[in-house]
Amino acid sequence: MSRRNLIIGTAGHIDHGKTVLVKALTGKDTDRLAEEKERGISIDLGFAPLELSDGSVVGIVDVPGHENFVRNMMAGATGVDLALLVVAADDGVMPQTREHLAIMDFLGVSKGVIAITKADLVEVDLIKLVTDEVGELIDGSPLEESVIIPVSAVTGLGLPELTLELERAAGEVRLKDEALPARLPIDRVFTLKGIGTVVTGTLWSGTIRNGEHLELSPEGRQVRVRSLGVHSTERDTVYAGERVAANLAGVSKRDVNRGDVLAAPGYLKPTFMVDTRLTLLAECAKPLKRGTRVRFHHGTRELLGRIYPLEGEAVAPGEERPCQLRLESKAVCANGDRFVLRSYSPVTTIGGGTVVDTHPPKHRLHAGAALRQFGELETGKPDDSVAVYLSRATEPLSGGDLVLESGLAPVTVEEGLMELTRSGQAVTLGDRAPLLYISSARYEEIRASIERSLREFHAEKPLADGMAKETLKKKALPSWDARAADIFLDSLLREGALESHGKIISLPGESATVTDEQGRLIDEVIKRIEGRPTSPPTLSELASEMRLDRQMLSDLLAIAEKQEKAVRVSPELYFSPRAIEVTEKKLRDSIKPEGITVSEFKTLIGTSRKYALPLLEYFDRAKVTFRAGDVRRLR
Ligand SMILES: Nc1nc2c(ncn2[C@@H]2O[C@H](COP(=O)(O)OP(=O)(O)OP(=O)(O)O)[C@@H](O)[C@H]2O)c(=O)[nH]1
Ligand SMILES: [Mg+2]
Repeated sequence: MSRRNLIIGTAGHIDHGKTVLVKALTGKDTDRLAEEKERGISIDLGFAPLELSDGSVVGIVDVPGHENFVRNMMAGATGVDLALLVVAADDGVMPQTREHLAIMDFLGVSKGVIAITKADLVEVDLIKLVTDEVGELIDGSPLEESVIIPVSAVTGLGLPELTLELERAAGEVRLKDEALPARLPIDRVFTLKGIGTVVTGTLWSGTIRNGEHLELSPEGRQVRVRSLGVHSTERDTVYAGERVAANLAGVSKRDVNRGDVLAAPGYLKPTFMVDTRLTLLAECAKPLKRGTRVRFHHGTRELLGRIYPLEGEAVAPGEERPCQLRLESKAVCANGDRFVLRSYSPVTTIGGGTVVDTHPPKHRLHAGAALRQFGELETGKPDDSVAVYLSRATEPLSGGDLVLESGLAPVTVEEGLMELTRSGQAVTLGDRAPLLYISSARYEEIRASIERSLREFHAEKPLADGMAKETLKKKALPSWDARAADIFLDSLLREGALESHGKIISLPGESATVTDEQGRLIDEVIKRIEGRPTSPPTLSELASEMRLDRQMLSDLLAIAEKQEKAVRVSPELYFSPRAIEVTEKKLRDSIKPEGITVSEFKTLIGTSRKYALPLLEYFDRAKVTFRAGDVRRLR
């Protein structure tokens, strides 16, 4: 059987018969709180399963109509696919009829069915009048095409037609995406005796399997799903569009609140700022000025924040503008999410819109670049969007990093990266997962800066072969992730832009060059060293004998060592390779199983302690000998 998992949400003014209608359709009374019973109104969200004629079960979310509980209403409306707008025949269109309709519109609910309730209470003429009034109300709204059906929960009038129409409309709803990573904005938290913490919500995307580990955001805590249910039935797997109850291991009720989000790890990075396309309701009393404090309703959460238009000082009523929202706590947003905006005080719905950028930089007034990037993100083309995040990155990013940074779907990021690398706008780095990506412009920029660093280095130290890789990384790629830096340098090496000799990196052809004069000096030094094979002159002695600068001498000996004309035994002492060879042979031939002391070794090769000790330490390092207490033994 094909599943059509979707959520129907009620909407409408207080007392217009939403809860009674849901009970007439499903048999379930969704007003469960004592206070709801006492006051005869809904306060919080109610949930009931509705079985369709094909056997599939959809979830109904019943919302309160009271103006004080619009906040709760939004937490329910946020996952709704199909609106069931209720207008009482004896009352007509009222303030929360309008407000709920606007909220559904901002939340992107584009399908609905409208019930004129309490039809048993009025004459047919009045039903006609209210139907016209509703027709006018929805004119030009996304629910414009909705069918309007008079019903009575008392007489049962219109209920079969309403059920049929809900079924038909349900068939037209664009279903939530099961292929995306899981995301469940939590709308209820409670503890069950002997079971533990249970959270409920509409699964916005993906699937969740029993036993799976998920992330509780924005806090970032890891939790394990211990059991799952949909409408009181236990399940191994739950799917996008279902009403889910999940028993979580590793959290107490205190640690979870309505508004938190349960999501696949590595999917959504909480954010303090979002760039949005915001529409201010035409009915708004005054323009929304830059810096105004507002209530940002997103998912099942309400956050406080301030609004900053990307251009201009204010958004006028009825206007649609790119705006940055700077929040006082973290939101858990994906690209394209809908939201509702309410004024701080008095609390009324003033607007809403779409999240275009989940992690924008803080924009200054009249930021041309910000508007350009906003435009790129709004084209909806994967490569345009991914290019924006790559252009902002200071170092190469993986696909996973880009998903977190952009709030885009993993497939979208993948598609964007493919297109950008194909067209040469991005460079792929590495040959093992995770591959890294960098914009071509940034790649060239960094290559140029590395080349500049090396050119300066070679000019300063013509006798050196190049820069130690670690030094180059610190200088040219400061604060980079170590792996990213290695992979980046590897890429330049492979390209031939750089050369490496062990851990030394140079520009191609720029390794140390030895002039004739330097060659002559090296020969002279070697002659002096060879002249006293087992007690060669130290660096300081050579410097004064030859009247050479110590640093220069040290550079010359480093070259000699590379040319295998000298062996470095200590920073002060170089021996000829021949002397080392002879000494090693003598040592191997005469060492006893119980080892050799420094003084025995000194006598053996006929030198002083000044040379004997560094030589033995050299043999230790060369893994010829090892030290055991006072003696050396052969390895
Ligand atoms: N005669 C008649 N009364 C109805 C009908 N539907 C609802 N009512 C009455 O209207 C009142 C309000 O109904 P509810 O279903 O609680 O209204 P609601 O829209 O859920 O109200 P809130 O959740 O508080 O916004 C109750 O007293 C119901 O008995 C109907 O079809 N006919
Ligand atoms: Mg109710």
